[in-house]
Amino acid sequence: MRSMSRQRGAVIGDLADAATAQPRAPEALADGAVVLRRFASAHEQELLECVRLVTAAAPFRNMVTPGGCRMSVAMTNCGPVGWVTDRTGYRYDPLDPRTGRAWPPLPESLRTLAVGAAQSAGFAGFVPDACLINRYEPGTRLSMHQDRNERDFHAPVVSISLGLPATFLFGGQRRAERPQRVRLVSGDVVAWGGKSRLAFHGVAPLDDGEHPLTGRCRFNFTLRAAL
Ligand code: MD3
Ligand code: FE
Repeated sequence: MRSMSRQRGAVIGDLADAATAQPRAPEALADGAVVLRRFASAHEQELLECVRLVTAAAPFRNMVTPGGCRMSVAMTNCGPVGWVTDRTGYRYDPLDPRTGRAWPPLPESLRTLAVGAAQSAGFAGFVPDACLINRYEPGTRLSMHQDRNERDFHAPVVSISLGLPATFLFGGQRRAERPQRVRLVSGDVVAWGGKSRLAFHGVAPLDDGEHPLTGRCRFNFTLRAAL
């Protein structure tokens, strides 16, 4: 298989390896936080299509925090509501403030993948209504924060990684707690619910690299029940 991959050339070979990567058994990171390594590996091409489809209607943009800082992570959304931040605060909005139009629909393949992952992680009955798509380039980071703009913290958040690997920082209930470092690669899915739902978390600055599907870039999809 290796030599065959090499004959097809490194990039095509690596893509074939990703497409055939086997999902691993679920791993608990903490109470309520479950990593499903390679759960989405067979769907990477589809995920990239979702990025193309969504960004054709709602391009990536660097939003501004209420404190006036431009975020280094570029973002867009799909689904009934999208997460936005501006000088007035953080919120879920049915409209893209850039276009004044509804966010593009949540692709059915993405919904099915996230609901299946939630189920495998022990969160049956997950009904997402928001999908934030984050784009990281080398050097881009996401500082430690809690996700608390959703109405109901009983539902989990499902996150899907695509492209370059990242070091995810998973802290505790208090900002001061020293975070665990969790390496996430393309195709990895994490579900965060229960006692981990309000844990502090972030992403370390992205290392430079080249991914066969996404180039010098990492995408992360977070699906939520926000309403
Ligand atoms: C832990 N995104 O968009 S996904 C975010 O990789 C966000 O883009 C990161 O944090 C990223 O808010 C991390 C993993 C994640 C998402 C939600 C969580 C971890 C979480 C909610 C509670 C606890
Ligand atoms: Fe977050």
